[in-house]
Amino acid sequence: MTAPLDPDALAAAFTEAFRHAPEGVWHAPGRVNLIGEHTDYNDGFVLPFALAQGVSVAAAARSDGVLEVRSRQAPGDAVRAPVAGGPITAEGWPAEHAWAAYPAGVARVLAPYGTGGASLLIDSDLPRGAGLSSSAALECATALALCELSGVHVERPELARLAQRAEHEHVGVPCGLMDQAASLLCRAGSALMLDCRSGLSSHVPFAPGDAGLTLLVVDTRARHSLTAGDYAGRRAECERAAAELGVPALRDVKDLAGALASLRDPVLRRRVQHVVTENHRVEAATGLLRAGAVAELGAMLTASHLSLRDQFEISWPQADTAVEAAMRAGARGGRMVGGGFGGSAIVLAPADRAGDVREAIGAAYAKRSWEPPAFLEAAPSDGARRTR
Ligand code: GAF
Repeated sequence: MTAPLDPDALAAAFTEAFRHAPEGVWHAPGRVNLIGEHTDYNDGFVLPFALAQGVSVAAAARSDGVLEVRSRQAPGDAVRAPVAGGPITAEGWPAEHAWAAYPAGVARVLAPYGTGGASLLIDSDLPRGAGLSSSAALECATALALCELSGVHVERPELARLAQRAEHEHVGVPCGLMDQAASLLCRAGSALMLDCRSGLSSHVPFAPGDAGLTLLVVDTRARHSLTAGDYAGRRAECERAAAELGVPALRDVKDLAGALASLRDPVLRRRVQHVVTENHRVEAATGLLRAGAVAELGAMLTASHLSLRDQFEISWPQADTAVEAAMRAGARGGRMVGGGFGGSAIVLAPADRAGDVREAIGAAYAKRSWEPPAFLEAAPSDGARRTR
């Protein structure tokens, strides 16, 4: 069987679907966030790395100002949308075309920069709703393809902001910058320390294998959707807390005890507690990685998980169970990743305990009659690029 994202196979499928060859194939990865959850839209810090898995787009320019998208994961009719136009969210797209709002939104945001219409065939080996950022991968692969087809050059940090804007304006999700930045800026063997206020980033070496460790991604099988409302709700609470505290964003809270004492709403106190401490954990984790103390990262991961569970209140039973079972089986640490309410968890374990950890998580799931989890050994990989 051909690998799902073999660029030659995707180009051949494009030729069959559109009756002419594509001009190229572009790939953008999904991401795992090592640490720094729900800090990005609070102007804080994040530390993601890119996965080997992602979204590929075979593409050719069109002269009629239309974006025509087909997906190997959504066989059926092509979705067509003019690249010029207002917010897609206001256009009453049929629900079965929801996935196509991501590439169409990117085309609309980039059109003023000089990109035009295109035919796209999309393929993905990222599970959707698994919290591994398949949406941003789709946006970023599309953005690179459209820019290159039209000879438009946008620096990658700016392109990440534009892809984020497409998601805000055309999909209706008020996401932060992390996922798009990770997909476009990450490098193999490193995590990306990103300051989401300045947009400045640096590559921090992260090679768990060299330290005798495995970073396991656990697809908990509980699905999530950022459009479901809870994500936007958490963001709104953080903004309300910042306004009550009189700071531009929660990143600016320097005196946590003072801030907690001045907030009357216990829910806002919990949200602030998470965001402020999570920013410190990102900085500490970055320091540990730079010092080569990879195993020590485990305690940070678990502290992050407990904060997301108890203060930010976005973890879910399968993630809690996976982390607890992994720790009992000898993992160094673990936590839920992504927006929350479903998706994936990560576990950092000594390589020689990884089998025990998988077994322990599987057994804990079986005891509760949950659909078995899926595992992926994550290798920090390169960001978006042309593959053909
Ligand atoms: C989702 C969002 F898209 C990100 O911007 C980020 O807020 C994350 O949830 C939580 O850290 O992936």
